[in-house]
Amino acid sequence: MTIADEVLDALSDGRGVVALESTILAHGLPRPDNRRIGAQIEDAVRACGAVPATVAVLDGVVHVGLEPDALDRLCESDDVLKLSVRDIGVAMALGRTGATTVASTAALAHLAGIRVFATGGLGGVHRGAAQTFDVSADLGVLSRTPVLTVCAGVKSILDVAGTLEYLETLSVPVLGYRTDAFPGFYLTDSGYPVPWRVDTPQEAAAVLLARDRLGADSAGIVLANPLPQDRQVDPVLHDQLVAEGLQALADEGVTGKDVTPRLLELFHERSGGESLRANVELVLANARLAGEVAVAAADVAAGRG
Ligand code: PSU
Ligand code: MN
Repeated sequence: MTIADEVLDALSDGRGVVALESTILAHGLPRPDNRRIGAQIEDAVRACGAVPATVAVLDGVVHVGLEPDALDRLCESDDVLKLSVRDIGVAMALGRTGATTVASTAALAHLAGIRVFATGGLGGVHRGAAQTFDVSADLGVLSRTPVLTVCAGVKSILDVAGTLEYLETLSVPVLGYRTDAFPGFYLTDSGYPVPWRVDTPQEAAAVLLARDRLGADSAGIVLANPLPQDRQVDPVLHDQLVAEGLQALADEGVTGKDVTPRLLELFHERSGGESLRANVELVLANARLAGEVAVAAADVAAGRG
């Protein structure tokens, strides 16, 4: 594993570090906007005084913290794989290049000693999972990886209630940030409540540190950060996009790891830019909040808080 010098320095000085996934860049956002957004996400973390560590596998080597030319490559080339946890060892052995999902980013961030992670939306239980068994590996990894993940909930293409039940089964705590409602990614409120609410980065950091004291094998934490009501996608447009998207997937016979990227692509094509606008805003807001939580946790750990 190659950890960028800047990330190593921050970790050894006890400063805040935020891991960032690369699947959202390579497979979740359209080109060429993805490259600019990737830089904005890193800048949002830096603006809080934390150091960003975008994770990817380049020619078989795990990288935690990417140089600009590595980000260029992930955002521009066609041969970037989508790597979940089970794929990392294979990509390493075969010298392949790929972007990491929430699951693999969280796992690698933990190995590197990073405790806070920002993403857009978590993978979850897909609709019809009782037949297809399609449950994202993100959930299982969070249940055994002590990293706090800031996200805007899960997309409504998923079974939101099923995902929340599964997180409960896996003993992953879910915290709403300044909300009692689990966010619905493009929507402020998914219609389901969150079990816990925190109102400051310091409270979220305190949960992380309390969890640490329980032992290293405890689960991760989900910090769910909603878009403000006036920035969400119009719910009528949203419901129409979900219905159309699910139908298109069925018509095209898309399954497995291609489901999420294809749906995001359909949304971006059919929403006249609205889904992309909301996606970018929520990712940047999550990066900022993760930066604030990472700094707050580092301050408490170093006796500065
Ligand atoms: N949600 C998004 N954009 C994304 C993803 C999720 O809004 O790009 C990506 C994340 O990397 C997540 C992955 O970990 O999709 C989940 O894929 P799957 O459902 O195949 O596990
Ligand atoms: Mn899946």
